[in-house]
Amino acid sequence: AARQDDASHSGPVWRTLRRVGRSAGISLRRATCGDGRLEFSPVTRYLVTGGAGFIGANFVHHLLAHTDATVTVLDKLTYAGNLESLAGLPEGRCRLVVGDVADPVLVDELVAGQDLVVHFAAESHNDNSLRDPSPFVQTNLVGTYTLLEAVRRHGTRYHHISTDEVYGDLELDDPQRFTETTPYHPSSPYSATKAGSDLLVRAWVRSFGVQATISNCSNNYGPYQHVEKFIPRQITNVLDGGRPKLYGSGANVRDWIHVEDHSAAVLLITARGRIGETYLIGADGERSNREVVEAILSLLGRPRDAYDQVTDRAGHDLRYAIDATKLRTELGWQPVYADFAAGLADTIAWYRDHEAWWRPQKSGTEAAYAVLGQ
Ligand code: NAD
Ligand code: TDX
Repeated sequence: AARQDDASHSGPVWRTLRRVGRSAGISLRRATCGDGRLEFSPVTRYLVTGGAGFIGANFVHHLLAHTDATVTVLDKLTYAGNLESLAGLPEGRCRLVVGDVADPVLVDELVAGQDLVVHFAAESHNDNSLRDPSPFVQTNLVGTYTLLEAVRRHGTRYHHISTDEVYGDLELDDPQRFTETTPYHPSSPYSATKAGSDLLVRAWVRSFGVQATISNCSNNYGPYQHVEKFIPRQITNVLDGGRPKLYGSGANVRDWIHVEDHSAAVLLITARGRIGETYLIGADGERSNREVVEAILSLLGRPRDAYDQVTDRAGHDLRYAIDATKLRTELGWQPVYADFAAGLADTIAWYRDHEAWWRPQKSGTEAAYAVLGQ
């Protein structure tokens, strides 16, 4: 603690403490105590894996905007990672390490210097997992195992990012939604490897006392999402003068949440979630794929039926639906983007304004879909 006469950021005590802290690899933050003294305490240091991907990058922006934490991003920069997604972050509070979450030496070294690990890195696209499951097994299973062993050695708090797809799918008219106690029943190589990684986390909590939480979220949309995924693919098709591509009948239902609401939920769980617990994240956003395509077309001033129906995905899950009561009641989370149409309009505006971000991926992605009649 220091005295109030050093209240300004340029005060000598503050300057000295910051310098000493920095030389010891510790960033300090200040808070005023009730009795008027200033207190200096270490800033929380996050290791965010997959921070150059869609949700990871949004989380890094959210974390740096809403806390005084520092962030190390560990990302392999696969086809899905994009350095441009990390542009414009506050100076000196974020660094990127390009590497693999399945590299035990690198992971051990990075985890050693952190207070908290949030693990987003994954192979994330179902269609790719049908073409070649092997990187899914390697990154999603071996990568998670590698991180768990490192947090076990170092006693580091760990949060695991997962998906509602681990629960399989629901009938369209099923009144039940997924809860934290729904049995696992994954369908695709992607969801099977995510389910396996969740089970590894649960076992490491129970067997080794690892300080971990898990969240399973529904389908995200928003800025920085790769054009291989449903919503950005259709938006950019229309912006390019083409047509949306709907798999099968388009009756399949996804439960959409804006990525910013996902980030806020994850931050809350890292701060106040109970160790060993799973939290489901969802914003009551169920829509059929056909409804979403029609909404995109009308927001872009096209006829609502100006889409193509293409070859369906093998094993295509019919419906996902999340009951997020536990997160809402226990941690007080609620979505800010409750209006899907408004969130979609914002997302369309983002893709219209950021063509330079998505253009390099577009033609290769469409060529790969064309081979499959999609
Ligand atoms: P994404 O594909 O956009 O990004 C993944 C990131 O991980 C990329 O930056 C990539 O370079 C990196 N990565 C891949 N393999 C790596 C490796 N071996 N080592 C280090 N980095 C590696 O994925 P996303 O949509 O942002 O998903 C992030 C996480 O959220 C995933 O765990 C996914 O399962 C989960 N999730 C996604 C959604 C969704 O709707 N997109 C919903 C629920 C859960
Ligand atoms: O061109 C398309 N046309 C189409 O009809 C694409 C790419 C998809 N679809 C359908 C398939 C799904 O029913 O749209 C729906 C959404 O597809 P994706 O964007 O591929 O998402 P999904 O398979 O539902 O998985 C997503 O949500 C859960 C993420 O990709 C996962 O990482 C997350 O775990």
